[in-house]
Amino acid sequence: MTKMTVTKMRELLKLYFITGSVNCKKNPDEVLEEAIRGGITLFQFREKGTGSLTRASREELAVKLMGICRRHRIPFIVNDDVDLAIRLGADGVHIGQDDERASEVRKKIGDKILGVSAHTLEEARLAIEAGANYLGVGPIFLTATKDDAKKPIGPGLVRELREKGYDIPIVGIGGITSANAAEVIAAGADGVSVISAISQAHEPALAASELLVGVSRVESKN
Ligand code: TZP
Ligand code: MG
Repeated sequence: MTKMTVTKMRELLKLYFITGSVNCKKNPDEVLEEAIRGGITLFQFREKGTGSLTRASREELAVKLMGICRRHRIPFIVNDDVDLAIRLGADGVHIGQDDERASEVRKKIGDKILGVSAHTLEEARLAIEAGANYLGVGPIFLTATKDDAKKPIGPGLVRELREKGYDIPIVGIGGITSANAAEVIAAGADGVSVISAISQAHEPALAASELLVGVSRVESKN
């Protein structure tokens, strides 16, 4: 993948769908197809938590979902597993604060997209310094999806980063729905990332399109 521009990154973050098999009510490939039909702009493979697939079956699912993304020209990001991302030729990697250091990951993945989760201003600053293409800021609201999620921080950190002049692409995460997405954008985020709002929906395509309405309700401050 050629080096990601800031403008393109902002566009891709508009509606960022994250999922793994344990998050879905039906087959993850069906959910992803429907989510794409509903207008998602970026996808992250996050096979994590109790009952998640391991080894060959995990990699098989990753290959399948990446194939779907490729067919629809949706960039495919891998959560945590840098080696898997490199092996598959994924478009990028997303890491948290407990994963490999962002600067090390940047060295390994070259120009691939690097996303880093940030919960504080200092974490955000360090991620930018290490060469992140975007920040995942959160959890913004209460989430039932991540067992070890930190305390919700609300949209305040996104706002603070913008007020302090940080113009890195930002996506909000955690407890985001079509009802509160606009609040996250109004604070200065370029987009929202969701798991359950799409993966648990009876109609993932409809859920995605409703989220897009929420996101588009507010003109971003960027
Ligand atoms: N990181 C912070 S909150 C979260 C992750 C992966 C879970 C988001 O899931 P949901 O269902 O959109 O609240
Ligand atoms: Mg992680």
